[in-house]
Amino acid sequence: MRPITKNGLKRRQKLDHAKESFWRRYVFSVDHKMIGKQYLITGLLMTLVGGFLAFSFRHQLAWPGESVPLIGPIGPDQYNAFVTMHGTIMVFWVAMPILLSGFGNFLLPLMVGAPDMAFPRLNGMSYWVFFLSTVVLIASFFVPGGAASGGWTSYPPLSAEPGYTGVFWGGHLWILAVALEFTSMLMGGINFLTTTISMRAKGMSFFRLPIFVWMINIASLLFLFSVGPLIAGALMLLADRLLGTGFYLPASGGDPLLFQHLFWFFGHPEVYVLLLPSLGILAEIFPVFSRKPLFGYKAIIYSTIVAGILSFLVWAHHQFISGIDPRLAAPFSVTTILISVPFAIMLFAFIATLWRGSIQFSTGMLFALGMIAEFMVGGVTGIFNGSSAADIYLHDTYFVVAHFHFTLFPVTFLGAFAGIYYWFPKMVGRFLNETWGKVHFWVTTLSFNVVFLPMFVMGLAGHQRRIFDPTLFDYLQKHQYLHVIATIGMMVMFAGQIPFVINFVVSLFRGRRADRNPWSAATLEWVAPSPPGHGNFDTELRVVRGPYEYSLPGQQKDWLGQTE
Ligand code: HEM
Ligand SMILES: [Cu+2]
Repeated sequence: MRPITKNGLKRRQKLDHAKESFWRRYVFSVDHKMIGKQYLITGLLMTLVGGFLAFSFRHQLAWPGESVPLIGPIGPDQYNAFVTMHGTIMVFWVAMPILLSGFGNFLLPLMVGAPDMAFPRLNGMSYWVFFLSTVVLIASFFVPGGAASGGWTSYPPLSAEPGYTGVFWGGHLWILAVALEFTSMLMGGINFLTTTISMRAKGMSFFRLPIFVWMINIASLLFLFSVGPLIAGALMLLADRLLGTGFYLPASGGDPLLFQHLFWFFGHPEVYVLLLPSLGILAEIFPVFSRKPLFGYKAIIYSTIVAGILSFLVWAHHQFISGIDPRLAAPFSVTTILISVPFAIMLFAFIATLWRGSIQFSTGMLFALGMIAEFMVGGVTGIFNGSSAADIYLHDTYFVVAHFHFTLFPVTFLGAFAGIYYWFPKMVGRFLNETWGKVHFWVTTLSFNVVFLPMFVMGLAGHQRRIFDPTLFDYLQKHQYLHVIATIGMMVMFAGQIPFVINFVVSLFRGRRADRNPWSAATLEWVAPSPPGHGNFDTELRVVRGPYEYSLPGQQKDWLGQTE
């Protein structure tokens, strides 16, 4: 397959235009913008599933044994399955498709000044393979034995021996679904990289690319480099389950630790695959709403590359008490704590961008600010987990659950909402309502803290995670009220999404109309019409400057677009 040329694309567009049916346009589309939207919508719909699972098991934690609305009381096996599927869905079917594939697909060609992705058909196939993976995953709830319940990390021997959990088909389907999802993401990654390398507009040198584009590419590379070992690991797991091999089963001479290494060699880079696109979204929003150039453009790029490399050297911080050689704990603690340095540099760069800017608190900006504020709590508590001495106590407690939700929730939802409020005018040519957007922001962010701050306290008090009924343990009784607070916080947070859903649907059809560049932003996507048509740009592009030229001295307006 060769990357498509400009002429080739024009020819294809003519053909497409002539006979473009409903199916071609909205369903089996090869247009990166439609594919981006498909990913975005699918990810948002999967949030309902992942969120409902969280609702069910949090209900159980606060009021054990009581009937959960819509599904009735849940039992211990179901609890395990729900926690497992919640984690799996939120990481692979919500965060990845929304942040990497959704925003990446919609924005990357526009930002580099390309008419489409390098491989549009591969791109369409990537979405439909993803869709298939979603169907397989959802189906796994309905097979005999129910869905996978060995945790989102799927550690053997629990996951390798179906007899231990009673989950037979659910486990196989889990592996199949994840494999399909990875295939889809790999196709997407190849497209991102090729498009960035070979389809940039005239004058768009690498150091004129918006940070978001850098982030999508680095994230794609991390995914490409890390996923191989896990695929090997998953195949061996499937063989243990189906063929009676014993890669992970001590009784047959295998070793369960092998899977942990393979999983986390992938797993830690994977969390950066989620984080980087979200940071990329912030890097686009901060300069626009503080009317200042992004501080430390190159420092951010180099820090990200350093963090990306380091992310391959930290994996065993998940295994401090798994029985690894104790001499390995110190080096992995060091690399883990070291990795906070590049992220601190990025954070300082963002704060320096805001410093003395003329800040406009649009909804997108509020979500972006909320994202770094909350993420900082997640990052700082990660240093506790990263120190092996502290982690021996903290491991597998609610402290860890609180820590990673303080990273992943802001990354996934606050970052995505920031991007949605900011780029919605480009995607559909209409604004989301800002007043309701602000209600959405405040309810979501404040209640998020009510859900997860109590978990730090519970964790420090020794409350383990993946506990079906905390009231069965005497030493946990005095913390039960914290479970109740967290669950009520979650209900408020979910209710807070109703204004968003209504706003989203109503604005699609009735929102205030947006012109090409409603926020006076400098990057290329704002040169295209809102929404962009076939081939994206209706003007010839010649990029002459970097992406963040705001408030330059001696200029009449306070910004210069990349082509001006
Ligand atoms: C919508 C709000 C959310 C709520 C109320 C929530 C709640 C929880 C709770 C209470 C647990 C621990 C359950 C236990 O150990 O028994 C958990 C586990 C987990 N959550 Fe969330 N969560 C939310 C969003 C997210 C997001 C956005 C992500 C990732 C992008 C995520 C990823 C995970 C993972 C990976 C686990 C671990 C699953 C396992 O132990 O196998 N969650 N969640
Ligand atoms: Cu890690």
